[in-house]
Amino acid sequence: MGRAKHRTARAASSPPARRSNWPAILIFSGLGLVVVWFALAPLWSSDARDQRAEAAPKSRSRDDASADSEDLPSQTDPPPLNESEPPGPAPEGMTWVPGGWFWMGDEEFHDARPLRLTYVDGFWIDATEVTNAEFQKFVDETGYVTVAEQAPSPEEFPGVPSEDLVAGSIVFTPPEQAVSLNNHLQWWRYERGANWRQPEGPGSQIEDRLDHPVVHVCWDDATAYARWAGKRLPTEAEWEFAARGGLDRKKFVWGNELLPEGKWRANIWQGEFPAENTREDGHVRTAPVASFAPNGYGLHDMAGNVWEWCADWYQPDANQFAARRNPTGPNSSFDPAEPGAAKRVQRGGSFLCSDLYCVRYRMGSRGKGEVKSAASHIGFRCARDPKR
Ligand SMILES: [Ca+2]
Ligand SMILES: [Ca+2]
Repeated sequence: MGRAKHRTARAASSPPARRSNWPAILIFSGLGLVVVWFALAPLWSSDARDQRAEAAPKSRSRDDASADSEDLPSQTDPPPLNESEPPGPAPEGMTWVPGGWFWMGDEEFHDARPLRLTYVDGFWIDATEVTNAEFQKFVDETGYVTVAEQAPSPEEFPGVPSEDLVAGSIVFTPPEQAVSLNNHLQWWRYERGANWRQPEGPGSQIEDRLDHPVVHVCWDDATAYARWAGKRLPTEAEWEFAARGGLDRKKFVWGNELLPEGKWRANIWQGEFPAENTREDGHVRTAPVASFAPNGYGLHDMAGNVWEWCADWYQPDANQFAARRNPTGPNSSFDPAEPGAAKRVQRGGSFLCSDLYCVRYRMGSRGKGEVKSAASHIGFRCARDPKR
């Protein structure tokens, strides 16, 4: 499949392309402040952002939520899980998640409130994040070119000098010494030429990281891969149900204790972010997938390593208005911090999340990203419906 075809397919997609602002951003703000904002948004849990979100107008009616109130299970503490057996042999690399009722969300995060009884049907999901080797196979077979590899066209940006129409992506670059946490430009930069093949930009490569999660893939890239694989992105509810691994209302994938037996259970960040990484979990950046023990459903890295794209549009109040059964998220995107941006949900946190700075590796917390923006800490995994 040719490069031109993919360009056409993307152009036909309905959400506006936030990436279309890149050249102007790079020109007028030097380092791409707004792009970095998108890439960073999942990392932040600041009070200021919470307050903005709390103050945002509700975008949908509460009537949407009331119609299904009679459909709740009689048992809610804990709610009933399905006991369905796998509907057949597991597709390669996938694990059966039986579905059932669960309490979705986390009251400690403004956009994950309130806890909501939610039901999902059983589904298959990748046991690990999609790796560089898997993404390489997809690209080899299809000729797919990721968004980060393509320079914005002059037609999209009339008047922008051609030297500013450059392909690239957002790369985490730790400062040499401790810095204030209120200026993220100190550790993020727009790197010309950074993409999934060369995650830190020209001169870097992935040959020794083929079993690491692919990064610098935007939502459009992830969905293109999923279609090729005969899969789809998980809904946010499916993702969270899977991450919980059968545990009811626990903070972490493995339970409520951050360091059971003194051991790190996920690839996150230890030390004083962003200058010092003490590497107590063994990994400074991405880790090979499945470096840590699986959760109760046999799934690895549902906390940390890389953020994972979900199918749903992002809205901060999604949990208030979601359908009870098999919710697929709101019909459009709304982020009060960036009202014009088309954002999808990301989940699970990344190797940059710290128990001191960003705790979004907690199971019920949420992230978000503009659909054409990528970064060095964002990847994905796929789901698949059972054959019926
Ligand atoms: Ca780490
Ligand atoms: Ca992950």
